[in-house]
Parts: sequence; structure tokens; C-alpha cells
Amino acid sequence: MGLTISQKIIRDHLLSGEMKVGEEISIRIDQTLTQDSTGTMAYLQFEAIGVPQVKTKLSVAYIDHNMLQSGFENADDHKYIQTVTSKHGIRFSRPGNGVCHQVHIERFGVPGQTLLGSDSHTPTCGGIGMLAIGAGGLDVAVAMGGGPYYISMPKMVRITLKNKLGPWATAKDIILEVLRIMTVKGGVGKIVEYAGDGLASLTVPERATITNMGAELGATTSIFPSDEVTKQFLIAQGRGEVWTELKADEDAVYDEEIEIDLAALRPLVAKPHMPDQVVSVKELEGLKVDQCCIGSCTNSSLYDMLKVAKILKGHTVHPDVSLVIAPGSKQVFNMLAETGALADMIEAGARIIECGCGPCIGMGQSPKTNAVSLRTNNRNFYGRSGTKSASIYLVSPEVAAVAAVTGVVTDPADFGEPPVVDMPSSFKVNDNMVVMPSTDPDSVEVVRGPNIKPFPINKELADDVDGKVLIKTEDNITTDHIMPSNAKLLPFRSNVPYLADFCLTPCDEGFPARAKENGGGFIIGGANYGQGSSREHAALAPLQLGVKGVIALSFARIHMANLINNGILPLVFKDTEDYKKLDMLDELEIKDARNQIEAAVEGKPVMVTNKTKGYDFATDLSISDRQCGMLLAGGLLNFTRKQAEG
Ligand code: MIC
Ligand code: SF4
Repeated sequence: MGLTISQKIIRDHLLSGEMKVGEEISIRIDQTLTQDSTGTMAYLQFEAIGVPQVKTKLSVAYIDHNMLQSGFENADDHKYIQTVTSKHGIRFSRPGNGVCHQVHIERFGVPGQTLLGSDSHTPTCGGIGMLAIGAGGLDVAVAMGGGPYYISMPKMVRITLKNKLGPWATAKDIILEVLRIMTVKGGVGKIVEYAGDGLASLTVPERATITNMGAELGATTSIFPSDEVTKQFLIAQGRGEVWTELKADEDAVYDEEIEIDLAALRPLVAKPHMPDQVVSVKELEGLKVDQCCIGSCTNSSLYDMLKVAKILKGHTVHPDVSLVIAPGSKQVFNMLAETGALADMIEAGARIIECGCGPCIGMGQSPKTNAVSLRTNNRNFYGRSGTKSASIYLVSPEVAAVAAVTGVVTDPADFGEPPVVDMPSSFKVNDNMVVMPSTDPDSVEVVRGPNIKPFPINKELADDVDGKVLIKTEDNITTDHIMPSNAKLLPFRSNVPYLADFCLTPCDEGFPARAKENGGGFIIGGANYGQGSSREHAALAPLQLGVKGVIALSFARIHMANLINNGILPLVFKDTEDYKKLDMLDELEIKDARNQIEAAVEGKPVMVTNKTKGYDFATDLSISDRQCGMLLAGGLLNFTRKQAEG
């Protein structure tokens, strides 16, 4: 039987397990990336593991998220990351060099290799045929130390793209269409592969927009074949030698098939507050716009920016609109300057900000009360922009640029001819903002600022686990609900005790206090609990508050792994009715928990008693032997220590 693209890469990197859907497998990781808001934690954990030099082919630490230095905290964390990476063999991409995913695909990604990143949008590099997966910082730390990365073998989805995009339809509209079809939970446990005659006309930046936003499907990753288009991109980046051809076998078998006719696509938009709330731009025509933000790891390539500049040229940004543009990398910024496109943006009145995540994660540029903000980002979760009353709409750079001029949502077809941009035959290459690790690591002193506080570590699982229901949430709770990130909170990513006081507050202001008063307890979640970011803080903050378990209708992949890594039980209701029956402050107990968890490996249910209402209910805990060991030991660090002690 033939293999898919990702099955081939997995086969070549397989360390343990059988490539059967749902089985736990482990793979060798070639490259890792971290960014600063998850990176401090990842490097503290790497230090705790105690491996002197990274064992990967390449590891890069980026500074791109926490760039608003309104206090000492972020700058301290940058210094910590710079020194700790220098000591342990990791390259350091300085602030100003760009957003991790944009820089990585430009300068470091290699088709056919594996990449593990402490950021959920790591799959961006699937745009050049890399098996690129987002994970929690601890998993990335283990991979840097040469350890395997564990996943359950995903199902394979093939999305066949037919024909060519029509005028004003873009790669963003392709992935929005996929989101419309599959929804934000449709990709859980799956890898999405792209195929079809439509690929030939899609550039690498367009492919990267699609794989980037595959994260919003909940997919393990997304991938394109490595073909002639990939080759030309890598040659233009001066890296032609890393290219290899990669394609699925003719007789590869897929678990799910979707077909999209590119020629039929029209500009689309995701409405607040979920990336799958997709409608056509036409439907929202005339809606007054207050802000347009162009950038983020989804749409900040040179290709995107040049199109935006062409649209803006000769126009003035509408007086009621604030247009913010953040180029994705130093390379993009520099080439915009050299080609004169930057001047066109400035002339039109755009507010150009540094290369980084910026508004996407609420680091500045929060819009006004009740604002309508059109953004090219991948996420429009409630409150993420920093303004709770704002409505964030996700669109292509073209739609954002046109609206910035007209002041209202506008079908770009009514605006004029679409901009046409060619991919350059050579990019401006200068890696002077990437600092190589020290050649004398012993001499490097790791600098730790006062903002770095010890992170919580769980204890061995008790025989009886009990506690009250501390909160009951709806479906699709995101990591932005669980551990909000914005300009005020992001500087405290190395200070979990401080962050814990904001845990789940977008859902319920009283949660942290209630958790403390009751000495911890349980979180009750709906479907797809924990979707979104890879941030471990969404597990660490509950741990800090004494949360022992989360019982939900279903979980997002990375968050579930982060819970297990921290020894918090992720239980899934067997019967939806039991979710409905639970109320706030019901007293729950898992009797004989250690034996029950061990039996869960064999597929037995974990029984929970509702002591308040006097009944038992069944939950599923689908874990491997290894995950069982972690839960019993109280998390991955304890488990690794225990194993080391023999
Ligand atoms: C995001 O887009 O939500 C982030 C911020 O990049 C996160 C990482 C983080 O929380 O630090 C992600 O996508 O994993
Ligand atoms: Fe940064 Fe936004 Fe991309 Fe996350 S989604 S890496 S915050 S640009």
C-alpha cells in the first residue's frame, strides 16, 4: 500500500510504535523552534533536564511575541533566552528579526525533516513539505535534549485543490473555506495534506498561509508536497541545496477526502469570535471599519505585503480607520524598503510597526470600544485583541487593505483590478540578526532577571482524588480563555504564581479565588476544551491553583498533552448527559485513582462519584503506558526523574 507525504516522513523518523491510526508513536525531531512567550518556560525546563548541548540538527530561539517593553520583564526574559541558548547550542533570533514561523520558513525549514515548535502555528513550515508540529514547551525541551516526541498516529485527510484562484480570491480564502467545511474541531487527530492541479499555481507564502491556519482546525499538522515551486523558493533564499522532492504515492490511502474548486472561491471572512464562523465578504459589505491590521505569521510575507502596497499606492487611509502593518521578517521589511513599496504604505498613512506578533496577541494596537477590526491573523478569539467589546474579523491582506481605504467592508471586485505580484528570483539574504551559540559554553553566564519565578511541579497522584467543581464552561473554550495573553499579562510568562490570578477569568472572574478557597478541585469543560495556543501556562496556572483534573466532552490535542505533562487528569465524559447534570461546587471524588488510571490504559472507564448528588458516572482516559506513568508520577519532569533513579 502506498504512503502519504506525512506517513513517509513519519516512517523515516519513527522511533517506536506502529503507524496505525490512534496508536502512540514516537518520532525523532530534527529541528526545534521556540518563541519568547513560551520559550522562557521551555528553557527553564531544558535546564532542569540537565543536557549540556542540544542534540537536534538545528534549534532556534526567536524573540517575536513579548516586544512591548513597557517594564523590565520582557527585556529580562530576552536576556535570559539569549544567554541560555548561547550556553546550550541554540541559535538566537534577535528581536527585530521577525516572527518565528515567517523567519523559519525563509531561512531554516527543510523539506522532509521534522520540526517541533513551542507554538501552535509551527505547522507553517508544512508549506515547504516539513512535518512541523506545535507542542508544549516541555515537549520541545525534551526534543532539544535528543528525546523522542510522542503523538498518536493521526488520520490522513487529503484536500484536493482544483483549478486556479480567480481575481481577488487568495490563499486565506482557501483556508477559510477549509475551516468552514471542517470547523475548529474538525482536524483533531488528523494531518491535512494538500494535492491537486491547483498546487502548481500556489506560491510558498500562499501555501504557508494555508498550513499556518491548519492549526485552527485543531489538526496535528498540515503539509504540501515539496515540488518545483518549493525548489524555486529555496533557490531564491540561497538554500537550493536543502531541497528534495516529496510527494504522496499514487496509491496512498486517505481517511477523508475534500475537494475545493479554487476558481469558484470568492473573498471570505471569519466573523467574531471563532475562525470557523466563515461567510463571504459580500455578506458583510458596508460594515463600518475602525481598524485594519495586516501582518501576523499567517499573512506577513513579502508576497502579501507587496500586494497591500500596490492596493494602497496613491490612496489615503480612510480618516475613520487606523491601518497597522507589521512585516513578518527583517527580510520582508528590508525588501519592502528597497523596492519602494514601504514608501507607498507610509504615503497612504499606514502605521508601520516592528516585525513581530504585535496586535495578533494583543501586544499593543488594541482597538477602541465596540470597534470593528479587520485582521489578517489566524485567531479572533474573544478578548484576544485586548479590547473585550471589539469584534475581530479575519480576512486576507487584500480585503483588509481595500477596507482601510474605503472605510467599510468592501468586495474588492468593486475596487478595481487585483494587484499582481511575482515571486522574486532572489531574496535579500542576511542572517546577521541570528546569533550563533557560544563556542565556549562553559564561559557563558546565564542571566536570570527577578521576573523569573519557579514554576509549579505536581505531586504523585493520590489514591483518592477529590474536590469541588470550580467552573463549568461551554464548548470551544480556548487557551486565551484559560490563560489570557495581552500586553499586561504576557510579560509574566515566567511568573506562573502571578498569572494564576487571571486563569479562566474571561469565563468567570471569580474562578481563581474560588479555586484557592476550595484548595483546588475540578474544571468541567465542553467539547474541544483548550483549543488554540500551545501555551503550557494553560495547564501550569490551573496546577498552581490546585486543579486536579479537567472533565470535558473532548480536548484539543496540545492542551491535553500539556495537562498530562503536568499531571492533571484529562477525563472525557462517556455520556453527554453527565456533563449536563453537573453543577458548580458539586463535590467529586475519584476513588482508588491510581488503580483506576492504570486500568484506563486497557480501555477501562474511570469512575467519578458525585458526592453531592449521590451518583457515579463514567469517563474515558485514553492514555498510553507512558502517559499513565506521567499521571501517576505527577507530570513529565517527575516521571523522567523517577526513571533516571531507576
Ligand atoms: C498564539 O498565537 O496564541 C501564540 C501566542 O502564538 C501561542 C503561543 C503562546 O501562547 O505563547 C501559540 O499559538 O501557541
Ligand atoms: Fe505570533 Fe499571532 Fe502567529 Fe501566535 S498567531 S505566533 S501571536 S503572529
